[in-house]
Amino acid sequence: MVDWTPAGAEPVLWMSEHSRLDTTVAIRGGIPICWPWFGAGLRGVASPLHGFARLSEWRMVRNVADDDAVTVTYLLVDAHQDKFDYPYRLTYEVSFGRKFSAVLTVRNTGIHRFTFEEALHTYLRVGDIRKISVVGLDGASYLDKASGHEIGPHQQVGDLTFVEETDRIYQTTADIDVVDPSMGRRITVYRTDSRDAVVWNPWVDKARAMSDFGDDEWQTMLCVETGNVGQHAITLAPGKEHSMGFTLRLSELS
Ligand code: TA6
Repeated sequence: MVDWTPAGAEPVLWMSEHSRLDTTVAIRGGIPICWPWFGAGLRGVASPLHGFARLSEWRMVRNVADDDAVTVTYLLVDAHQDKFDYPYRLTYEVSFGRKFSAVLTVRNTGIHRFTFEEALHTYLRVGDIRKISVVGLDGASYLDKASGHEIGPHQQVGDLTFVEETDRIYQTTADIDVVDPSMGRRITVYRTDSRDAVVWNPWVDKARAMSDFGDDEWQTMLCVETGNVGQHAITLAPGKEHSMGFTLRLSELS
């Protein structure tokens, strides 16, 4: 999913103009699916970063439209068993209309329990990262990853604003508002069965270091990712399934 632009609004999902659209690297924008691990995984040695689901060929199995929305369902079954040797079935359902929603469902189709991390790595479009504030995280514990290591826990005080590279795992289930005065809008992220929200902006140096990220593009994007990572990894018994998702709603700033 690389775009959601409700009627009469500006695009809500962000895509880099430099994104590569092949399966060797993840798209730089939209909503890459991080599974069965996040980053380098629970032991810090997993590859590729953020797992293989976002690099895999999913199959579209359903596509329906009604008066309110178009809903598309994709399937990924037992891909990359060399990297994750448990039978599984991933279903990803996205629905877009006046609001946008995405749900990732993991089913354990084998006879052994397995543990996974997951994140829907959502890139949001903002007018100017230096002028936005993220509301709803006040008091939440977070781990700071900007140094490349998880430092913390720290506690968020007040709204989150941006003056430098920001890469934080907020351990919260709260709804999150991205308040964007430049675009005159608020994007609200409602999450379901997600205990972590990852907030990321690479800022100047990291953006410049990525070949699929324009040098100035950091100014107009913010990742607010819906996930269950680290200590909130999910362990699934045989035959069971777990769903995690989010909904985006737009509202005008009065
Ligand atoms: O979600 C934040 C993060 O883990 C950052 O540390 C940064 O690495 C970002 O994901 C993008 O990762 P990628 O592998 O897509 O370049």
